[in-house]
Amino acid sequence: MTTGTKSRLADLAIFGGSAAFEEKLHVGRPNIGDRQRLLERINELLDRGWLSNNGPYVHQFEQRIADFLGVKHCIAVCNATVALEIAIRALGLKDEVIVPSFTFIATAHALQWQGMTPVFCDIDPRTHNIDAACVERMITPRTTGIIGVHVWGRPCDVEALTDVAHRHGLKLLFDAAHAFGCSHDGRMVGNFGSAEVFSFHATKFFNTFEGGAVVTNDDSLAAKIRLMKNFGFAGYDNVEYIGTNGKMPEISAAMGLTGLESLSEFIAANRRNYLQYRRELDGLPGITLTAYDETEKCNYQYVVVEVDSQATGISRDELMRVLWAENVVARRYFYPGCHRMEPYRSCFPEAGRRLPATEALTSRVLSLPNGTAITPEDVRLICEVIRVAALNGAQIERRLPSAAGQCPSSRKP
Ligand code: T4K
Repeated sequence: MTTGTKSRLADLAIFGGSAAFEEKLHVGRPNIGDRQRLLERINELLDRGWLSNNGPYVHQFEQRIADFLGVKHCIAVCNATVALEIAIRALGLKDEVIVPSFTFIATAHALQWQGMTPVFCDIDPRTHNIDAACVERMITPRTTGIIGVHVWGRPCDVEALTDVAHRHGLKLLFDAAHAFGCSHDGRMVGNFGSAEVFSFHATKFFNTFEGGAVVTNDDSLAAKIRLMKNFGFAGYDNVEYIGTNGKMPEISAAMGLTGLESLSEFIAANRRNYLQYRRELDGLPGITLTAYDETEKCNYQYVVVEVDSQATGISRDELMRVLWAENVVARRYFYPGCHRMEPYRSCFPEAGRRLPATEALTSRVLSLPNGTAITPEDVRLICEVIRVAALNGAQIERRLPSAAGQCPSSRKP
């Protein structure tokens, strides 16, 4: 529910106006498909009494994903972090693996958790994705692989990374957590590198409550991953590899099958909102909306603005405070960068020096709400707030008390 319009500084909630929204607007409210169909599926699985361990819904789900992506194998997993851990192990990565620091912490943790060293590499500031030229400079005799992340669903420079990997004999894995339903050069993400990993977490535009998948066109890698996600069991009483419990439960697959039936509606809602954000923020000084390639398939989940504080007079963090006061819970993904979080901050205190583009970007980006829960009216009002803030940036900075200790940190809904 929205409350009124915003055209002057005095209208802003942070200066005493009433909040634009009565309830909090989140960046990642779950998209839920046909609720009735989901409940039917849940009833069916309860009647069947088969809740996990490679049940029929997981089978169907894996087949539908593989068909949708045009990829040979899809292995459904309980979440993308475990999927990354399994893919990393199945590929035989060890010692040093080159990753961007501008990513969700799970990308780095999946390596460190298994005793490997994530070597943080800088990004291309235009794409926010790992820079292949930087990757090449960071290769050492201990490097065994590269993990590219398709940040915001915008595919990495797949060709350049593949070339570097081939020339140096390195494995190439993609963290495609954001990129389900996206394409690169007309091919669906999922077909690149040795394998790719998707996240179907509740906050992703397509979700299975918790969930993820490894997809690959490599038969033997797929077979290995399938065993590894089930403790290494190859039949009763026969364990062939070290493994873990990475199985997706049937209830998650039921959610996934249901969500797949509404996938185009989810994407259409994201795109509608994204295009409206683009129209309404167009021309605002110092506010740049991340662009998507309209010639490719795209899920339009992430609406990300870059704030140039020189041009607007307002910093990204102050803009976020303004939005939070209006109940718009914008997020600073991926501030402050993995290299500034533990254990990496202590292990590599100098890493920031090699990551100038990452350091600059982490202070500029802000993710805005999107998804089926967000209406055109919501977008209009969010943009009004941003407009007032961006056009009066310097004044806001002067009037607001120092941000120190006041940045929103509550994780409560
Ligand atoms: N690689 C990359 C590049 C990733 O971005 C991620 C995850 C992974 C790997 C690992 O994937 P998983 O292992 O999770 O499958 C969220 C998500 O938890 C995380 O999955 C995601 N990336 C990351 C970008 O965002 P937080 O810490 O922001 O979550 P939280 O609890 O603050 O929720 C985000 C927003 O969604 C809030 O605005 C609240 C809202 N929300 C959240 C949940 C869980 C809801 O409205 N309903 C819900 O059920 O990490």
